[in-house]
Amino acid sequence: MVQLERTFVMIKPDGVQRGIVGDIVSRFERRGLKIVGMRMLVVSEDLAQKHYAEHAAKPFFPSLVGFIRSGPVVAMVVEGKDVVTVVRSMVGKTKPVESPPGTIRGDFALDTGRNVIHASDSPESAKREISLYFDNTQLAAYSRIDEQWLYE
Ligand code: IDP
Ligand code: MG
Repeated sequence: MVQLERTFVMIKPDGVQRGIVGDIVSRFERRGLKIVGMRMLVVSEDLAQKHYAEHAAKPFFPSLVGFIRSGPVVAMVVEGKDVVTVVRSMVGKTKPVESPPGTIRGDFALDTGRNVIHASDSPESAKREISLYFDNTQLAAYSRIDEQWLYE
């Protein structure tokens, strides 16, 4: 039986304002990945600081926290085989300029501070970030009808 993993993905305020939520979500759906949680919210100061705690000492931290709170975001939990690695490769590099066409940042972004999307960088980060944004009652465990055609 295939082992499914979960990751945390967030479309940042620039992605929402630019009206590309549907384009981004549809890339995950077409890849065969399963959306098991999704909500729109405006991130609080406390949540933003917790989310980006690993960057607290960096010079761009205040602007990062300010930006992530500057409008609504769409938070998601996405499930699939090796999903952390698969989603990071779909997202591209932190700097859009280094992200090849075909990746989300390579297709939709130009500036590092406006790079449209967040995705967990490891299964451990995924677990931590999912629990920051969702409780278990907000996540749906289900099978997609095409799973037998996606996994051997
Ligand atoms: P990631 O989003 O690709 O995982 P991280 O290094 O975890 O990249 O940084 C988190 C976010 O902080 C980035 O997505 C980007 O928005 C922002 N960021 C990272 N480095 C810089 C920088 O040098 N200047 C401005 N913003 C940055
Ligand atoms: Mg990161």
